[in-house]
Amino acid sequence: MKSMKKLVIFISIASATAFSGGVFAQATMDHSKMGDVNMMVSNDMTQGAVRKIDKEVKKITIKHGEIKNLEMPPMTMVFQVRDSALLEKVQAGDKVQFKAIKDSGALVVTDLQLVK
Ligand SMILES: [Cu+2]
Repeated sequence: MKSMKKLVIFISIASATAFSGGVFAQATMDHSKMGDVNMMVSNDMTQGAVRKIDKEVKKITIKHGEIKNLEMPPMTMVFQVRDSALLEKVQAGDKVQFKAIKDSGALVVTDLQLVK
């Protein structure tokens, strides 16, 4: 009887440990999953206006509206551009819509379209 009680205590400690470990793993997984969902599901483009283009360093300055997938309020800022070919389609002053993601700390434009 005595050892049975000990066993029960042992099991509840073990499962509590496993549970908190599980929660931690889940939280970590959800975080990375969230990034994927943002990249794949959010098809809505952000509105903006091109302020400056720097093809040599693949950078573009955009005055942008709210970027929902990045939870960013409207502002003017510099983005990196994944593919420099995107910069061939637009000029400073153009109205654009674009998609930006966070890629290892940098904000990168992955899609850019001229708005007529
Ligand atoms: Cu911004």
